[in-house]
Amino acid sequence: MRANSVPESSYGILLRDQTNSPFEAAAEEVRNLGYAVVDSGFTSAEITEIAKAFDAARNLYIAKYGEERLSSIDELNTVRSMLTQENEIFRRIALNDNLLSTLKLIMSGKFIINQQNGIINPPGKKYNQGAWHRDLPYQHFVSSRPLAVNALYCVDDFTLENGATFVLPASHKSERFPSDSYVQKNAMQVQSKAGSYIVLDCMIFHSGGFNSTLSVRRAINHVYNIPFFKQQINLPANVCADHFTSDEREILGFNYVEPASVEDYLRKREAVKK
Ligand SMILES: O=C(O)CCC(=O)C(=O)O
Repeated sequence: MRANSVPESSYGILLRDQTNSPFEAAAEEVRNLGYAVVDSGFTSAEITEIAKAFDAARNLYIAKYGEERLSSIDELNTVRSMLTQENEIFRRIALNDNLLSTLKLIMSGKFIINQQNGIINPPGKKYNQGAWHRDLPYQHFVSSRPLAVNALYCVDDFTLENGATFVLPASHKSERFPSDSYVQKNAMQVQSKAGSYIVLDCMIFHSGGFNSTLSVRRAINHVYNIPFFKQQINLPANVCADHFTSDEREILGFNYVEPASVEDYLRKREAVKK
């Protein structure tokens, strides 16, 4: 045994979790610690293509909505609903196999995507995600199983220097935000490679860090939740259903659009029965 090696033997333990895949291992970490890193499996060519697509999408977005307008509402460092843009690469990031395999182990039952947003952590500046929050903000309950999970796709490497996301491990299990001294002692940064997802229980307190490099740190944030929460932006109204398999349509929320009337509700029930 080496000094400081983690003991492998145990006694007095009757119940033990087992993991047989990287996805099960990530799900166990999210359950216990509130966060994990999952590899997307994208090739390095795809990772580069995503980084280029991100910049192109951001430029189009700013051209469409206007820099001044976005700045005035603190939206300049966010690109809302990337998967509704023409480039299908953003839908592939939201529906990535490795990610979905992990999410299925974390959230039992059905889930849908709530939102997909590009995030820019600018060099040397404050930005809207650089503050402690939950991804179900203003909520102070604890649930025995996750209601929502965040998957932050790393467009760039996340490093200590460029403000890799800070987390407060296991804080998804406590209702209240802890004291300043607790935060200072227990906060840690999740370093990860471009092409990976940082998967968070949405109730973990987290924050972007200060980017002290000269380059932006880019990410694409996703929130997936049980189908009882409404989407940030109505995705079925903004993407074409034909491009997707029925499982993908379900995740995009096509099966959970609110019925417009009792008649509509009954018709939907009849369609499911057929
Ligand atoms: O920029 C980051 O590292 C954190 C992003 C974040 O907190 C969020 O999207 O909810």
